[in-house]
Amino acid sequence: MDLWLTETHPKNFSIGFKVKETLYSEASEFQQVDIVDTEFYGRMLLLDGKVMTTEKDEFIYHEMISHIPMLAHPNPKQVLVVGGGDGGTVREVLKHPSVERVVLAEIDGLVIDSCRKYLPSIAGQLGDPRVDIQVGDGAAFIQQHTDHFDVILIDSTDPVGPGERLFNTAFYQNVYKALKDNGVMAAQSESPIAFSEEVTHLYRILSGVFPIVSPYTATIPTYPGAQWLWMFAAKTKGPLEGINTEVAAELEKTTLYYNQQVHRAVFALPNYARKLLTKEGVPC
Ligand code: AG3
Repeated sequence: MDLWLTETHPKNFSIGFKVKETLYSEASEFQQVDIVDTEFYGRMLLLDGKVMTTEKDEFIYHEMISHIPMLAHPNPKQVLVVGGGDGGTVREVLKHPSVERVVLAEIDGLVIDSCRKYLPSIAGQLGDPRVDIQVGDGAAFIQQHTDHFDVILIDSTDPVGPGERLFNTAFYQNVYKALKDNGVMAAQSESPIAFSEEVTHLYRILSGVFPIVSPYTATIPTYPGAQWLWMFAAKTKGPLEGINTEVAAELEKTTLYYNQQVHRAVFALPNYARKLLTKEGVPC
């Protein structure tokens, strides 16, 4: 019997995967957590039926959300990842030699535990001594910190369910406050084609808080819309000013997506995406 898993999108389309086996399926206090083995993309994590990460293409998302902002900071030591319970972002952050401590503020302990068990290639570095796992509300955690972090990465779900609290002005004002003066941040920012309103909304929020906001793009085959965005934001310096080229050159020997040419290219946005970032925010 052929078993197919489909992620349905509110705009009436879906993405499908042929399933080999369901490995884990539990409802947590916050959401439905599933880990499924699929024919083409390998094992994948789903939260409330939405694809969060797959073994085959996770490198794209995790390298983009981490290396672009991390390399824009001259010496990132204290890093905070909000969400990201699968551990993929933490794994990439730890590749930067200056890092002393990475806090993972994930609301759902079940996500962390299930990924450690069933997605070791993604979650495998969560036991590193530099990692400090804080299970709880990332928004509340950030509020308790001032002038503390060099880099903050928002590795959230879509702006529904537990992820919703990470898409508002008060949250980003607290992110600003929690960053040091030369601090930088990046947030996963949805798809300009499938989540156009959300992109415009988040860009407006960030632009109201940070003097520098630069969206960048890559393609994620397993997410709705495929073309994806992240937003880099900083207090003092643009994302391409003073890239740490020594660390970048070392990193790109082993990364699967990141290299220094890609780094310069990802800030070039297609016109339909640029239009979402104007005052009117026109979707195509
Ligand atoms: N964060 C989820 C991105 C949103 C995907 N949306 C969707 N499938 N509807 C990814 C977490 C990876 N660490």
